[in-house]
Amino acid sequence: MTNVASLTVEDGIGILTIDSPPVNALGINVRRALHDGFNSLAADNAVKAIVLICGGRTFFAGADISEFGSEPVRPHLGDVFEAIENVGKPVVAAIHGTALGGGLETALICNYRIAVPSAKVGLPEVNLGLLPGAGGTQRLPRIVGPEIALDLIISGRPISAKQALEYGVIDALAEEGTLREDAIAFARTVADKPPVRVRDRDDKVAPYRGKPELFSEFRKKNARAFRGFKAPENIIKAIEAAVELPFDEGIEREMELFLELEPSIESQAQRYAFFGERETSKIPDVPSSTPTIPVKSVGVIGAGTMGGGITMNFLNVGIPVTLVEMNQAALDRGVAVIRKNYENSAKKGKLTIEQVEKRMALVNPVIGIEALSDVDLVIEAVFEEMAIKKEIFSKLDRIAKQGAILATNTSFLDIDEIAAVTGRPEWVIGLHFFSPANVMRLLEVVRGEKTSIEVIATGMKLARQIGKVPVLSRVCWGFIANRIMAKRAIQGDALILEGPTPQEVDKVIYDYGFAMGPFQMSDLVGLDVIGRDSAERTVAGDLVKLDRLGQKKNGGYYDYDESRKATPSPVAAEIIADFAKAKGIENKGKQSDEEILARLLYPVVNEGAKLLDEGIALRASDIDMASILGYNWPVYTGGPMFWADTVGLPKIVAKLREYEAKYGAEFTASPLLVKLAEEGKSFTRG
Ligand code: 3H9
Repeated sequence: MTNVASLTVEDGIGILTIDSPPVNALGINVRRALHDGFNSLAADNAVKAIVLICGGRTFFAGADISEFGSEPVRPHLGDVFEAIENVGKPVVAAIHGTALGGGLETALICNYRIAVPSAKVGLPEVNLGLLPGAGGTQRLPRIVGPEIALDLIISGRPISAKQALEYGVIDALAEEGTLREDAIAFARTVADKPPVRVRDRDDKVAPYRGKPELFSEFRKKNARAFRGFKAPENIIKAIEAAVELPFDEGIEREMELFLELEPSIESQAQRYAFFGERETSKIPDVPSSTPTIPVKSVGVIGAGTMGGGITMNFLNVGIPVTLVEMNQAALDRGVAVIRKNYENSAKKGKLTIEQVEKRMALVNPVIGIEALSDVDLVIEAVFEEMAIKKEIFSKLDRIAKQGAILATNTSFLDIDEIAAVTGRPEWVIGLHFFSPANVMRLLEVVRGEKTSIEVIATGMKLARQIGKVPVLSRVCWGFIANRIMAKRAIQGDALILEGPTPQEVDKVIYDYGFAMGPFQMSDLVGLDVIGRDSAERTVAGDLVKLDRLGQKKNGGYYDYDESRKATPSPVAAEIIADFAKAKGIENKGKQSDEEILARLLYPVVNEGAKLLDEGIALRASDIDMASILGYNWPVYTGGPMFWADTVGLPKIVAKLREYEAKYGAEFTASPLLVKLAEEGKSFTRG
């Protein structure tokens, strides 16, 4: 056998074990091993039944995602499945860890499935812009019916072994720790029975035949969520085929629909994001062997929106938090908001009341930072003012125990300046959460000049522990996500003085795939909040002067009716026109959507290139992950840098030069961008 497989026969039961770290992905070596293994099991007359089991931490985690996009090498998964289906004796899949995508599809082609209770199974291909292309869209509906299949395959959500047993996706539960023995015992009970095949079942799909309403309603209900993605529609079509077509024709249709998705930019972008999310943890001078500091208790300073959200992250994973405020009213308010958030989750069935209470019991609300003398990590989340932060950090330096990590959640300020007021700058780090801090998956880990590699490694690890994706940044104004996205905001503000209206600008950004445009966003957040730090006169500031604070008061860039439906605002239009006049900016009228998009997003790309030039960000994919996870940049574009590669860097450089000639040096293309464009290279593809 190959080095990833071992085959033994124990008293008539053939046991094929695959062990291909880290996750038994179905790459070429594993496919060969399965193909050879099943062929020899077929030929061995002593074998009456077969157990297929994996070594290591999991059952097959699906197709090898890194192989997509390159020439397929035989045996294909289809060849392997043919070998399994034609082996002529019952096959039992023994599942631990996660059976995902092609991994679950492999289990579904077996005749029976047994899993340990901690196992999970699912078809998450949708997250890669794909559909289950190895029979999953045809077999799962035959087991659970098209309604549940739609839910599971479109959401990509894995289910527990217990749920899988209830649905009939697996046939039995094994004991934790004795999967192999239990699977062998199970195999003995079915060795003499004719093999059961999922493909032969019709009972769950037959009632839906000739009833396209299920699918049309599903499409309608989810249109908003599917916007911009290609995979959901193809998944629906594939499940429709499972209902309407004989099995083999359904499989053919599934492959056609899969092959439409695989080369699409959307799927390439989502596959890139899959690896990009994992890549962020790799830091050249902070090897994975770097020791980390145990964090068993946390102190959060500031119980406002950010501080409260940050606190929840730790409570969620059982880490107690001492939450500090300056006065009782603010503290009570902060704790009440945390409780309310949890209770809302409980109302939606996401948490039990016991879980809510357990988490709340982990908060220790206190007045004054003296209480933080013994915590392992302090996160300061107070007002964005250098003087206040410095005061807090010099106090912390006196109070906090030696070996405590001192973090700031600042979004823009210089962490080295903050660290310098302490006698231990190597223990100071930025942990920059994005709002809402308990929801957004990005955590920018900001390394100061002197931050030690152990503290960096701890920040990166802790982020994963609380379910975030850490992106490492060096110190600069705005770090990664805010710094690049500020460029979009600046251009949006400039554009509306030149002719395009806020609604035209917003529409372009919405059509690109963002949930809303910059002006809709400003109105939602509140113009008083947005413009607070600006000393210069701005349109937003002029709107605020008229008490137009956005959705919450009198409208902002838009007018709103009672149900908060937005309409273009004549008042705002007048303010914009007056402002432009005062600045001497000529109204040049309408611009094409393409032009507006270039004007808004090419400067973002350019700023990303500067981050790389300056060594603020480690790699282009880190910038993309920060944008996707911190700003909901549409994942199917891959983020600004991946998207720039799909647009073509020479085109972007040419446009920036045109803008530079017209508007000045803020558009000067970064040396890296120019170099890559000239050399025919890209940010993300080498
Ligand atoms: C599919 O199956 C298509 C078929 O329907 C049809 C085909 C015709 N391939 O996540 P981790 C790497 S599509 C290649 O950190 P965890 C990962 O990059 C596939 N590599 O571990 C990482 O590498 P590194 C459908 C993969 O314990 C390392 O393994 N399946 C794959 O936190 C460890 O991963 C999926 O979408 C892969 N399939 O989580 C499942 N999977 O160490 C994708 C992982 O160099 N996988 N790697 O950074 C997962 O969701 C998680 O990896 C899993 C383990 C839950 C399994």
